[in-house]
Amino acid sequence: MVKVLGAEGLSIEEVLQAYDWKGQVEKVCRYGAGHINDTFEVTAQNPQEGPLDYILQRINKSIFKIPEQVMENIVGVTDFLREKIVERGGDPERETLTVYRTKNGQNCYKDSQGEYWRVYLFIEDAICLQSVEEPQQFFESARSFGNFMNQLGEYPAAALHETIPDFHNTPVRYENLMKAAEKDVMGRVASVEKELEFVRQRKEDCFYLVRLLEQGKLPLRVTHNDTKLNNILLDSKTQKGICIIDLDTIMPGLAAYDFGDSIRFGAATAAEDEPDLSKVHFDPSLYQTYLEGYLQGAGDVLTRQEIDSLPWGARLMTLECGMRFLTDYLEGDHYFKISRPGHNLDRTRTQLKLVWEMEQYFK
Ligand code: ADP
Ligand code: GN1
Ligand code: MG
Repeated sequence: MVKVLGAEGLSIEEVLQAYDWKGQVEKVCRYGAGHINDTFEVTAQNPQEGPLDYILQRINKSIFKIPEQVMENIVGVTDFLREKIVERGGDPERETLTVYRTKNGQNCYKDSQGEYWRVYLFIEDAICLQSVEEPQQFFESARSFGNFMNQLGEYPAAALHETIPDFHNTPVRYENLMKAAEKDVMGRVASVEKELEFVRQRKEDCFYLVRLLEQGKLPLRVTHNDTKLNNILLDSKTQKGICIIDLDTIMPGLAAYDFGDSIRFGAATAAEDEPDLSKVHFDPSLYQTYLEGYLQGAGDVLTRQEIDSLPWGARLMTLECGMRFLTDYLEGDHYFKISRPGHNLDRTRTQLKLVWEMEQYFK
């Protein structure tokens, strides 16, 4: 009998049948702190090798409308990285995600309810941080994210599908928020007037990076686009970055997006959803630590203008994320997973406070 935790209403049994787990599956347990997909750890017992772990994920198809395209991107990028890892004598099963195939050789499984599932090898002896414990960890994550972009410099960007259109188009995010406020389907606008006004005052800022891109002053690169600290695994012994995960949003983008999103989440003194705002501050010292690591990891590919755009990346990714949380709050919390009423509003407020502090710092 398989022990299944946190998978009510999902076709776990059917999905388990679709894969060869190389042993008897004993446990399927909800896992991790992602806001988007449903993630489970699957443990199978192999008579010779002992327990084997896998990551099983149900892809959120209301967000990723064409899951097959998400998988094509991931397989393409991880195959590309795997070759590089092998060339330099690394361990490809640890240093990039390995998509585990179904019994039919597919890179994901579509169940009878139309839900899409995928399996990755579980990367063992690694830690996934929800906040920076030691500055060195942030430095290492920065080096890895910088290096990730550097390595993907040779990846054929035109081969990538745009898995979420306008993902980091900040002016579009602004417009979406204003539309949500106008519709006010949940009747929540009155309680967020202050937050909306804060955003309205920054309408012009939203255009800063997209304009530089339009003017050809910043190059498009292959970027990860969701570079928060819990989307990288660090080696539990050495604390070095080993594997960048959550590759659903790999798309052409700006270096400032990747840099900025890491700062938004990691260079803060409190969690993204901390309800007590007095605990939430932007930490300039962690910012500098990350900057140093990122520049080191990216090597010499970044142009002067790109380097100059990085502080704007931090401000705008934080503002954009605040706008996205607020939009979701106004629309009834259908995008980001929540675990309490007002969760997205708490998240909004931390982001806006960080924006304000960043503005003072980058003046
Ligand atoms: P989401 O898109 O919902 O954020 P992620 O792909 O980031 O989903 O996965 C959620 C969490 O699962 C990660 O933060 C990490 O803790 C864990 N995780 C994901 N893939 C692996 C893996 N291959 N090995 C070990 N842990 C993983
Ligand atoms: C989501 O999937 P996850 O939890 O790593 C979101 C990011 C946000 C982040 C905020 C596909 O990231 O864009 O910045 O939450 N991912 C998607 O924590 O929307
Ligand atoms: Mg994630």
